[in-house]
Amino acid sequence: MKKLFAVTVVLLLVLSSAVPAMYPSTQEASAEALRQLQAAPTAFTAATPVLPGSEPLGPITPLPTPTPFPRPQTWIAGETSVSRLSENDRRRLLGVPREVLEWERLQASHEIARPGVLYSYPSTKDWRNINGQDWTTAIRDQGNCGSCVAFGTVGAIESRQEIVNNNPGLSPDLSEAHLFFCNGRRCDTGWWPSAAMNYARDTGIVDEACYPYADHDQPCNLCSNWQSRVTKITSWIGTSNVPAMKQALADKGPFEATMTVYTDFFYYLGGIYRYTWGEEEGGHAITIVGYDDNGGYWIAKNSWGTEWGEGGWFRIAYGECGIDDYTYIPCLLFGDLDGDKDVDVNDIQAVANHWRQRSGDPGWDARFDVNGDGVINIVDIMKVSAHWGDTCE
Ligand SMILES: [Ca+2]
Ligand SMILES: [Ca+2]
Ligand SMILES: [Ca+2]
Ligand SMILES: [Ca+2]
Repeated sequence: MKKLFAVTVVLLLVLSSAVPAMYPSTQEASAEALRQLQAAPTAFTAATPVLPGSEPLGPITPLPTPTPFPRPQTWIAGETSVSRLSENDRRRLLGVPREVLEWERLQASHEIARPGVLYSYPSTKDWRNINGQDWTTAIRDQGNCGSCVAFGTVGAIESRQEIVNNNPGLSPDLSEAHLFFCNGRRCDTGWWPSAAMNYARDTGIVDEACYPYADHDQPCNLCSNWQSRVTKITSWIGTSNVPAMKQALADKGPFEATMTVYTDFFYYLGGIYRYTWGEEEGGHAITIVGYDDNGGYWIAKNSWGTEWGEGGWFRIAYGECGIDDYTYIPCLLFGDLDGDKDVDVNDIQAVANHWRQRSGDPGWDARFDVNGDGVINIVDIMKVSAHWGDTCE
């Protein structure tokens, strides 16, 4: 008994010294860590997850229990705009069901190396700063609603709009409300990134002014001419292959990813995040906008406003919290007017077929006025020609 007491005291001392002083409450963190050390690993016993359109998968093995301590302290914790929220309100900042994370983890475990594929990406990429140009859009705030999947999807597509239009100042603002509420989603239950990507491909997403976002459940409420205001992606792929993710990011632009959020993530003020402390809170979707092989981290855009993290952005270590188990990579082509996933002579012919038409003319179709100046002419043909040979492959 005496020995047990001594061991407990030593353990407590070790724990209290391992807890960084920057935490909001060292005592709380120690107690939490001790509780976690004592807790038996919990097995995950949910039904076999099936994503829309996929075959049922095999049985799920239990989640590995995260190691509470010690972890290298590479980030700073403190009060943030979201750490002060109630437990319920904080969980509504998330919105990816656990089955999705489990399914992604399974995909990652099945991923096999692809011999013969040569990757040639740079050691770092950050779309927020390419020679001083910012190819991302502003940080948004999902508020008190589990709509992160809509924000993670839109964040990737908006960046790609800037990239394919070769205009870092384009600053598109697409409607997360359209994507989320017009698919019948609810703030409490969240969504799947695969379904959001499918909708962006098949139906498209209107601009923010057509359907402004508000953070509460609501019926779909689009503007009357919404169909002529949508932005569609050409296609998307999902992958568990990390080199392929970096190659796609370096060559084409940002994509969507999901992660498990633990309590400490709400307190993130900056640095390279690694899970250190707290309970599993839920699944979250974000946009990955860069990576750094030297530091071993991804650079990501969150949707919790600018008062959290590094001005709303964060860095997270490779492999941490399932961030790169599986990612959703959209493809957006400029000038694929016939929608066959490449830009070639047929697309140029499609513009030529509307030669010299002006806005308001009978048969006017704004899609062929690719520079949006109200007339279809040689400028539009040259703009499409500049993308000759682009594909989603
Ligand atoms: Ca920009
Ligand atoms: Ca928006
Ligand atoms: Ca085409
Ligand atoms: Ca034009």
